[in-house]
Amino acid sequence: MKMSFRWYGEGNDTVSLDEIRQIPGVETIVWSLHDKQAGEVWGEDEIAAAIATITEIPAEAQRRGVTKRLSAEVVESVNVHESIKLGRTILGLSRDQAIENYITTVQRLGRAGVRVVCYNFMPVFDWLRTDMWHPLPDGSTAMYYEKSVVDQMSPQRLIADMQANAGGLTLPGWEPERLASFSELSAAYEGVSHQDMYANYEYFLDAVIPTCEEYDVKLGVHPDDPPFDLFGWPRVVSTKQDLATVLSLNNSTYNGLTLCLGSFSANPTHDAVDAVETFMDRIHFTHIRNIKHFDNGDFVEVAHRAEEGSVDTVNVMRAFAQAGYTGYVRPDHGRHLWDENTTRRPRPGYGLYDRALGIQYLLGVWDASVAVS
Ligand code: DNO
Repeated sequence: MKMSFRWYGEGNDTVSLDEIRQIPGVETIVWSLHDKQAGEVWGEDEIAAAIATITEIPAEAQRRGVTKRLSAEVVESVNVHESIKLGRTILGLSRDQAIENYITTVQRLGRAGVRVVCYNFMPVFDWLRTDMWHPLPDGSTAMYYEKSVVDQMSPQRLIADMQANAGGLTLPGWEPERLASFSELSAAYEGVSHQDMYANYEYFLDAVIPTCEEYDVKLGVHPDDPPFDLFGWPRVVSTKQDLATVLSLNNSTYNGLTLCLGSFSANPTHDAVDAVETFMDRIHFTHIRNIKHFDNGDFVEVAHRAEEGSVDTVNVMRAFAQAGYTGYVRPDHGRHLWDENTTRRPRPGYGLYDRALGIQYLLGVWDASVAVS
């Protein structure tokens, strides 16, 4: 297992590489070119510059005796253009052109040493919460999903609220350019079935996977968050059966999962440990997050420790350890602690402290499991 940490890039993150380097066990930075729109080709120079920033140790740090290097082997995400999901031209780009651009980006990332690319296949928008800074009983805050709010609110209103609560930072998956086309996209998904989405998904995988094999870049799809249809749009990566279907669309191991356990477990009937055990060989990247369910369908993100919430993080790590898992893992969506909401103002879910604490817990379970097996 290779422990990793998501970082938004120079000038775009309130956590520094220096701080991440000091978290025991972290080997890899999970990065992206966050100013790229879905469908755009990533430039070779831009990729090289981003990787150099991560992997090289600045002269100032070298003078302090810093030698620990971080790798840049995981990208989250190269976003999939809506034309690919819809199987037709939209927002001025044809599906085949968007796929060609994706292939070029994968080739360039592979040549530059990237081994895993995360993406999602959600229509219109990415993850959704109703409160970014929900107070918890211990005085920290975390993201919250209030079912009745989503049930009653229009997507436009939710989008406006998400943006207003982001503290001025662009949320991943909520780029303003994407949201500007909301009405057009929303209309385009009318009448599109889950079957249509799977057909378009298969077309995409069949086109891209040969390049992934050639350049040794594994694709990992992130489950829908939350894992059910929203606003009538077809989500096709929600349930265990959906994950199995996606993997069967193309049998190459390069067609794999970014198993986000918090997203998957947001449906209380889902069993995270079972999913890990079932899909082990095709899980190239894992996001470990704990959430707590309430009877009314709400859920809140909590600390990584198993007993804090509904995700059995102990047996997840034990299953990985027993299988000798060699994929990448990162802690996901921590709480916001120790005044960091006022002192650092992190992106919701991406503060420093709870992710660092979470890593130590996850590695503790891993080490103990390895020691007794
Ligand atoms: C949010 C993230 C998602 C994730 C994408 C992957 O914090 O979990 O935005 O990165 O769905 O493509």
